[in-house]
Amino acid sequence: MLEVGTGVREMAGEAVSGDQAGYWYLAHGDLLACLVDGLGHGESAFQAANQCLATVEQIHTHPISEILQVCNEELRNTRGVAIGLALIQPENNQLKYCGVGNIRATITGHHLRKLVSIGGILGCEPKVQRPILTVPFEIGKDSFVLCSDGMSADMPHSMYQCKPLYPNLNTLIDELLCQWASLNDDASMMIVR
Ligand SMILES: [Mn+2]
Repeated sequence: MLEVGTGVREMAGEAVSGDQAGYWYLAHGDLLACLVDGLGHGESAFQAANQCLATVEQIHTHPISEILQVCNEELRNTRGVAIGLALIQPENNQLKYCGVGNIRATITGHHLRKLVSIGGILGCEPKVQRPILTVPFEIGKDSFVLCSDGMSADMPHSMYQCKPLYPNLNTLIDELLCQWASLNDDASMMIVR
């Protein structure tokens, strides 16, 4: 079964984080993984991110292209979010990904790859028409990493696969947040392996 770790930290001086993470286990061991960065920071960013995750929750078994379309409409009364949304299907050794705005998505391990997110703001687009990337992902060999732009782009991506060194993903993520999260922005990340 896929293992998931998440970590979220608020910008220094804020009480809440505009970054939020959510994931849902589906049939056949599939997993829907979602990292959201509400624009800016503080309460309004927090509200936008929560409203996005609540919308995904309602339709989390639907195709990811449809989830993005629905969120884009449902978030119109918010300031909008950046999102990284992935459907991981271990039985087929594949991962489908689509991102809007500045969320970084990477596969590390055997099938090393950066997944391109396309600019924009979910909740503010006339229509969300983004290509869905389908790439190889093998459980036991690969890890999938989602980061918001509050995490330094210099963070190394080599250690996540090392289970003996990091048997607990949340402990690893806590360490990474301490080392690589900006104090001037909300920061978040998710690792799936
Ligand atoms: Mn941010």
